[in-house]
Amino acid sequence: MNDKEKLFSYYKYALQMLETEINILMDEFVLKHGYNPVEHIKSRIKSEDSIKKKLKSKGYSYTASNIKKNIHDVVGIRIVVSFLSDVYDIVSILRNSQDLIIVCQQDYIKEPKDTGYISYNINVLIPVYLDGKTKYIEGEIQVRTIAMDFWASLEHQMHYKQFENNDMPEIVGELTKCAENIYNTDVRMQELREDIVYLTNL
Ligand code: 0O2
Repeated sequence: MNDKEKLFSYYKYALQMLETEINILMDEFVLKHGYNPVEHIKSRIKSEDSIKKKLKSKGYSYTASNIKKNIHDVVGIRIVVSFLSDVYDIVSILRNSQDLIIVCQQDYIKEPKDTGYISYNINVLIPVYLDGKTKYIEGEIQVRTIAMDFWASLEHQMHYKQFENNDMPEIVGELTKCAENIYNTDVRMQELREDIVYLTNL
C-alpha cells in the first residue's frame, strides 16, 4: 500500500467512526429532548479530483503529506436540521462529545461569507483505532437548516468554484440576496414555531 492509499484508508475508517459517533449523539438528543431535529445526514470522502483542485489552488502538489497538512475536509459530514435553533442545539452536543476534538468552528450564520453562504462548520479530529494505536484524523462537520442547505447545494452546483466572484457581479449579488431571503425565512419559521409552541401550551 502506498502513502496515499494508506491515508485514504484512514479517511475511510475516520468517516465510519464519525458517522457512528454522530448517530449515537443524535439518539441521545432524541432521548433528552423527545424529538428528532435531523432532516437528513449526508457523508462523503472528498473526491480525488476535488482534492487535486483545492491543493492546486493553494499552490501544493498532490502528495499524501500535502493532503494531510492542507486539506481539512477530506472526511465530511453534513447534518441538515429543521430549524435555526436546532443548528445550535446540535453544535452544543458536538462540542460536548467525549470522542471528537474540536479544532476550529466557523459560524457562517452569525457571519455569512461574502458569497452569502450560511452554515455552521466545525473541524474536528476523529480518533481512529488502528494497530493498537489511536490516530487522529481531521474531518469537517457542516450543520445547517434545510433552507441553508437548499441555497448552498444550488449555489455549489451553479456557481461556487465555477467562476471568480468578479466575473459576474450581478449574478453573485442576486445569489447573495437569495441567501438573505432564505435566512429571513428561517428566522420567521423559527418565530412561528415558538408562537405555536406557546399557544398550544396556554
Ligand atoms: P466542497 O466541494 O463542498 O468540498 P481552508 O482550506 O480550511 O482554509 P475551506 O476548507 O475552503 O478553507 O473552508 P471554508 O471556506 O469554511 O469552506 C469549507 C466548506 O464549506 C467548503 O468546502 C464548502 O463545502 C462549504 N462552502 C464554503 N463556502 C461556500 C460557498 O460560498 N458556497 C457553497 N455552496 N459552499 C461553501 P470546499 O472544499 O470548498 O467544497
